[in-house]
Amino acid sequence: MLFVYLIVGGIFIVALLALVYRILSLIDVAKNSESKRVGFSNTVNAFLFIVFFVVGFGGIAWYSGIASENYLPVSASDHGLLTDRLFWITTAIVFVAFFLTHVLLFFAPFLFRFQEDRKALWFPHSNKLEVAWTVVPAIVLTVLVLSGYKVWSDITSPAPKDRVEVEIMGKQFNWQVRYAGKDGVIGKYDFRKIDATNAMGMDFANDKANFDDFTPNEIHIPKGKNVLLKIRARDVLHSVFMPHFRVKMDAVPGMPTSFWFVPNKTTAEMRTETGKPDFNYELACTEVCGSGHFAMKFKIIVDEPAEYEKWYASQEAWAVSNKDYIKTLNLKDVNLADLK
Ligand SMILES: [Cu+2]
Repeated sequence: MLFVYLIVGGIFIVALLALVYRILSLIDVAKNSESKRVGFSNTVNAFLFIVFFVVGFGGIAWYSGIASENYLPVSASDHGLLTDRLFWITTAIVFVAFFLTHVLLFFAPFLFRFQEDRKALWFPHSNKLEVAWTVVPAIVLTVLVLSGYKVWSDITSPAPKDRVEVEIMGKQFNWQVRYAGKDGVIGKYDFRKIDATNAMGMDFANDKANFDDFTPNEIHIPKGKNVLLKIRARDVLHSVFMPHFRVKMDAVPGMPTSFWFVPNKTTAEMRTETGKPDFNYELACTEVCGSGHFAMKFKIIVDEPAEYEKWYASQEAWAVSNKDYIKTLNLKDVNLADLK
């Protein structure tokens, strides 16, 4: 509502200024003083530059103050701290440059506005200035790009061997998640095996590693361990977004992607830190993928490693909870009684 008042107030003030300006011009005409080289309007415009500068930067400060309440908490992953630092350094440099150039842009027309008794300085060219404002931004940008490149190559380096793997598949309109089970290997899938029950297309006929895989309703990951997300999509583009870990990677049909990171705060620690006892990490889809896009939310729990192991061991394999389905596959070398 405040926003509407500000807009209406702003329009009102501009209209009022326009009216005052028009009246003053008419007074000028009436006094027959428009024979002067530059009229009163020039001074009004010069002052308006200052008004716009103050209102503009005041607006930035006001809005940033309000928006900062909704900023994400400190990153809950190691690489997130690096990307956040890079983001804030870049933002600070860009803001300082933005502020200084706008001080020049708005104050110069005010300070150097036309005055009868002042003569303009003729200043067509300066090699020194040209070199300075080419070289300084070039150096700053090079440093920014190189430090960004370094962070990016660290983050996207191959995942270490010692890791927890989670397969995430996006589909219209939910996420399917799969873990390797006891054997530590996520079974192969085949899109032709997808049906109403086997949503992920686990290929039981050709890969026995599927039999102990489990598909939980929430993602659990251990604190301080390497976590590799193996990402794919079943139909259209989706995007894996875990804002608290600063993780974002598209889920592309036909082209598996991956992302690895190290969570560094458990859910319990984050609840204490944010003062929100019902806080939960979440996975959201951030690719507008259709009418049910908004529903693609998935809970993530970061456990202490020991709790995680306990949770992992307590999960029942998909094949065990879906024995009837496995039976319909008529696999010769599989004994249903062996499935536990
Ligand atoms: Cu989606």
